[in-house]
Amino acid sequence: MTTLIRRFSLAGLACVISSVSLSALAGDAGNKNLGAKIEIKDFAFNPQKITVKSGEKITWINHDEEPHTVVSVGKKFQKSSALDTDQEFTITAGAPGTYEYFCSVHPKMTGTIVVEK
Ligand SMILES: [Cu+2]
Repeated sequence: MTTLIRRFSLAGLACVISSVSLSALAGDAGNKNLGAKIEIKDFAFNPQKITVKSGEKITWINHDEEPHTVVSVGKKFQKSSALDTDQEFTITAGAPGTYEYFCSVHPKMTGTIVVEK
């Protein structure tokens, strides 16, 4: 009877461990493959503020009919060219910190990236 209980609880423990490590792996793969997406739509960056990890990719995609740009305040990261409809621009998040950016065609369009370690 004792042996039976012990075997049962060991099997239960193994099951918990494997499901935890599987979900951790899936999370890592998700970050590397997708990164963060920012949609440009109706003359706004959406989401307007994002938080990413250093090393993560950030991609903007323009879903307006107007060209837009992504320009860092203080030139802290590479600026985009004018993005046409459905065109994308990707950077890799660098050192931790807060990065403000705007569209040089429409300077009232602004966004913020917070990079964490
Ligand atoms: Cu714009």
